[in-house]
Amino acid sequence: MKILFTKSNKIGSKLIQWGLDEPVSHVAVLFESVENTMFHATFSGVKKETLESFLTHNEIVYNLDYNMLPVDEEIIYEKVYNKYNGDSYDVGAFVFFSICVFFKKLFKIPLPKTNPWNSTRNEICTEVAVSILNLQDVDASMLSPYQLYLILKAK
Ligand SMILES: [Ca+2]
Repeated sequence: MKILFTKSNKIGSKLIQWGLDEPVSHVAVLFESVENTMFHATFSGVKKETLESFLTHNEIVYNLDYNMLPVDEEIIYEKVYNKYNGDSYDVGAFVFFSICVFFKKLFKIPLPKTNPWNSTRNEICTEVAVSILNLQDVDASMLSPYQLYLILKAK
């Protein structure tokens, strides 16, 4: 299993990178043992996607490799798929996060630790990745992909 931190040429990705001064705008999980299936939250919802398709519109900047037995990877995939597949994108959480990014960029106001517009039934990309990794102590709806990368890299 790999956690991929990516960027793209789309305006949303560019804005996130610019607003945060960070090199990535998205995080997705690659299940190599499940026919190279990606699983991630996109604006169109939480879904699986082939790696091949994913790479037509995303560029991998960092990847973290979690070595595990194929059977263990399949169990994690089943769990995450059953829990999240078909959920909607967490628009509220994203809008609040974006407003905070805007204020940080313009007025150097630090991002808050929690997101009051977070919906527990909908996900942004970091929420899906954090759920897979069982990080209990972070509000993933207020976490940028790059900040998640730094946390995981330090572990
Ligand atoms: Ca959420």
